[in-house]
Amino acid sequence: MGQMRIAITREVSEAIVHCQLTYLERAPIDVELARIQHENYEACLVSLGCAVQRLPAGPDMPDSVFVEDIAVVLDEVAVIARPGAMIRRLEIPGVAAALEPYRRLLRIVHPGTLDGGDVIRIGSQLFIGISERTNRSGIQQLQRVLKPFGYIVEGVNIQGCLHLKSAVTLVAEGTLLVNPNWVDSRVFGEKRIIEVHPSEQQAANALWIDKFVIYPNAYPATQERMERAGIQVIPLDVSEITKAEGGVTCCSLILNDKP
Ligand code: CIR
Repeated sequence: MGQMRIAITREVSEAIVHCQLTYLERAPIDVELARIQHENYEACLVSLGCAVQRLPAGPDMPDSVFVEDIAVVLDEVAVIARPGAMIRRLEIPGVAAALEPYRRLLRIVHPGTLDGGDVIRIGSQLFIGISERTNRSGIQQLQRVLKPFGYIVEGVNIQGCLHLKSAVTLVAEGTLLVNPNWVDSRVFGEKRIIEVHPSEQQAANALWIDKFVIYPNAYPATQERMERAGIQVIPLDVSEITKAEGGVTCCSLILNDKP
């Protein structure tokens, strides 16, 4: 059998209305609509060749849908994170069990905290947002456990947003979608930069898979900038997920079953 691409996702908890919020005001979330939008997101992953593995969630996990924060999955190994928001640590066992068949697991431990949403890999470089959720010890631990695999781990300052991936994501080989108010993209070296449209501050979180970018339909001006740069965007309505301060990268962990 050939290689298969797995997307681990997790059910929208009925408790999502009580999700963690840091920079956003609470707005009413329609749970049914959130679930429909999440199913559409999963269908989109399937259309791009992923086998979706959806984990169940309980009422004790308001932020369950944001699986990305719970692990950093690399070809060689998966590092189980230790979310900065204590309530989110309840999400760890389910995600770790789902990853176990595919990767050797390493872990971030006390006093380190790390959210997967703060981690961007560019080749063998890992950039980690120094954020509300990720501390120096978390970054140092990641550095230490990944050194044997040849990864270079570097902290990046961010301001005004929850995670590094709220401020910047990769949208094509060597191309970054950036909100310049939240991160200084020079730290990533020589890259092609697409800036979010100034009227769309939340617009830097995009999910790049092969030749496509899954992207919220709420940011048409930034979408146009990407399209002008030759990027094929698949717009999705993720309004309810956005109210929970999550983006499109947050809702999946994507990995090859046989790296
Ligand atoms: C939280 O505050 O933890 C969730 N409400 C949102 C997490 C979004 N995750 C991400 O950007 N990777």
